[in-house]
Amino acid sequence: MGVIDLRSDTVTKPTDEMRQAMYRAEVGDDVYRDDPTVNRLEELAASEMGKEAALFVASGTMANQVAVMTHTKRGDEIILGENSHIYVNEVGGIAYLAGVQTALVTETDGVMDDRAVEEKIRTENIHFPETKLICVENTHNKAGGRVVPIEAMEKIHRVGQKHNIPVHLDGARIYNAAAYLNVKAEEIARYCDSVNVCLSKGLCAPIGSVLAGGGEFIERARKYRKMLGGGMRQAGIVAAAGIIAMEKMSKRLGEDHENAMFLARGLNSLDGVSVDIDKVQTNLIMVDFSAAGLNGIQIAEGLKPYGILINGTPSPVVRFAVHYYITEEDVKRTVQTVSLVLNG
Ligand code: TLP
Repeated sequence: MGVIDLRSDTVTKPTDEMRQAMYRAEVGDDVYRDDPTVNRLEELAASEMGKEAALFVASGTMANQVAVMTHTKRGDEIILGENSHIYVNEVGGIAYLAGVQTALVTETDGVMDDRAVEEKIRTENIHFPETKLICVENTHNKAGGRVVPIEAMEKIHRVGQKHNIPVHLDGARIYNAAAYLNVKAEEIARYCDSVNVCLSKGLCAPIGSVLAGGGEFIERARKYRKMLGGGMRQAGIVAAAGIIAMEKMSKRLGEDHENAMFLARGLNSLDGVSVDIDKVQTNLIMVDFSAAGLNGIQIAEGLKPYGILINGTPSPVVRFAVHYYITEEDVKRTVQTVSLVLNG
């Protein structure tokens, strides 16, 4: 029996079609902008996001960090969610690399209230830093793959426009949000000035993200990417997989969402386990084992001998990530095994 890896959608390996495309990819030195495959991916990403230009980078973290560096100068302040990936999970890069400080807003189900955002904007005062960026995350990882509704995106963008502050979207999983909302990704990206799109999560590319935005912004971002060592030369080898990720794999995420709902319902039916079904929207589900008196580490250890992997933390609430390589059969086996572990 194969391993069922629910730790993250980042574990997805490239498909055979991607491997073929990578083998055949036409390449060149991308620092000279000579890589036709990278150029094609960047044009595709710009068009998919409805932006003037895009930049292929090594990871979602690099896309977000380059975006913050490009939008700000040292000592500026940025507004972002207290559970956002940029704040929680990027090794303090915004402090270390961009040299900015943060004004945090509490999210509700991944959504920041636009009035709370506006209240954080600094007024002119000799003592204050300047607010130079607002960051939004959609779908929201720590909220369990929750989708930020278009209206909420629009309201925050309007606040930004009113105060002349750009909005950066960490759209690592923007295609999951688009699939849930049944809109094109550009309908979501419309309400931001720059957007990070990850190709290496549920879309199965082995490496890479794209940062999309205005033409002048992307020109400056290109320099910061180089500064971080992200000028990747014959990067077309990996960009080739990225093209398939965007053109093809983005169109099938609804299947992952169905399997995630199937898993959520199955786990929720077990004694000692609870999943708030109403909150399940995309491919990430948050499963609460408090009633069983167990935490994530114990659940992860219990499942591992059966070939089922999750990322356990000391919290009783555990994230299960569904992706391309999780089938309906895997979902059934997972539910049965969790039941066995709880009752064994
Ligand atoms: N998220 C990873 C871990 O870093 C937590 C995961 O397993 O979910 N933005 C968001 C919203 C993300 O979820 C991630 C990765 C990133 C950015 C960073 O992308 P990478 O891993 O490519 O640097």
